[in-house]
Parts: sequence; C-alpha cells; structure tokens
Amino acid sequence: MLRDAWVKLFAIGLVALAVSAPARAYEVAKVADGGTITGKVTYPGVVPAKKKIVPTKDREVCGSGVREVDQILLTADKSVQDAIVYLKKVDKGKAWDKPARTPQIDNVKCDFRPHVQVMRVGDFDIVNSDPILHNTHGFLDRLTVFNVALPNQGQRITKQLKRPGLVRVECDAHGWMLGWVYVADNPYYALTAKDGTFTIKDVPPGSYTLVGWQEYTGAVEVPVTVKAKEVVSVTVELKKK
Ligand SMILES: [Cu+2]
Repeated sequence: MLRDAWVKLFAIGLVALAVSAPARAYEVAKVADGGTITGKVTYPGVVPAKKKIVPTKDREVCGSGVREVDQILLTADKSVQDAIVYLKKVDKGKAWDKPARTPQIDNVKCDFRPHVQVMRVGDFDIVNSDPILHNTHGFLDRLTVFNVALPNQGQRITKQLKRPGLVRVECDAHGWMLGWVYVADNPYYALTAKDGTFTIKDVPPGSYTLVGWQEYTGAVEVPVTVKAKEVVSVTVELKKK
C-alpha cells in the first residue's frame, strides 16, 4: 500500500518535471568544421496588386495622397528581397553576431523603418522621428509584447524582447502602419539582399529545416543537409497559401 503511494508520488513528480522543463536554450560552442548554406529566395507565383494606403489623419506628416506599397519586393527574375531565412531547432553552434547598435524600429513619416528585421532576444529601441504621436504596439500572435506611446519627436524608449518568435508591429494611432521583427532563437539566420540572395555560415554538419518567410506569402520549409566545410546551395521557393 505504502509502496503504491510512493510509486504514484514519483509518477506525479516526473510529470511535473516534464511540464516545467523550459525549452532548451541555445548554447554557444566552437564550430571547427562548419559548412555554409547559400542561396536565393524566389517567388514564382502571381504578383499581388500593390496595397493602397490612404492616410486618414496627421496628413501633414503622413502624406495626403494615396500611397501604393509592394506586398512583396521582387526582382525581374522573381527573387525576393527582405525575406527572412533561418534554421529551425539548432541547439548548439556559433556565437551570435554583435550588432553595431541596439536593434531599433523608427517611426518615420508614419511608416516603420526598417520594415522587417531580425534580432536576438534582448533590448529593442522604439524611436519616433515624427512630430506627432505614434503608439507602437508589438504582438507575438495575439499577445502584446510591447505597447509604447511616443508623443514627442526624437523620443526613444528601450523595451526588452524576451521571447523568440515573429513579432508583428502596428501603430494604434495609424492603422496602416505595419512592421515585422523576427526574434531568433539561434544565430543561424539571414535577411535576403536586393537580389534575393542569402548566406548562413559556420553551420555544424547535420540535417536541418530551413525556413523562408515573407509577409505576403508566409513561411515555407526546406530540408537541407550541411556537410563539413562544404557549401550547400538552396533555392527557397515561396508560395502564397
Ligand atoms: Cu503611428
């Protein structure tokens, strides 16, 4: 009887341990024989119509006419600029790059600059370059991760982004404003250049899932195998879901 009670208690303890165990944090380790993933993000699908933005307030700063914005930045050969690529579930590997300055998002003429960026967990500056109120509001799914009123020009407020994931940034004062911050959980990521290319270096040999994401198409996943000191070339083809 007593023994049964102990077994039960032990089982409960195990379950509690499993539930409370946090996701494994990324561990920096020397990568002596790393490989390189290089390639291009493309979108061969139908080019979407431009998004029409009509500022409805603060027109002296936000502009008074209709602004047409590309939903996906394409070159003539269907390569995609400003797509995010990253490796999923990497536990261990190279050190993080040290950014020259704290990552930031700036409110400029009622637009977010940059429109899309990648950073690691940590400090994030929210800046207002406009002489009007912006209310910068970041969401991870539906969860608010920051919500900052910036009434003054030149204002800068530092927040901490504590959780990895894709943060959608909106402005509660100007409904058309939209930006994206991908908070990476490992340093194996890139943002595609103007010609759609990217390079991810010092990848420990192994098999991975490479994710490509763009705001109009959403994400696609591509399996990739990296061999020691070799370069593997990948084309990430985005598809509109
Ligand atoms: Cu605003």
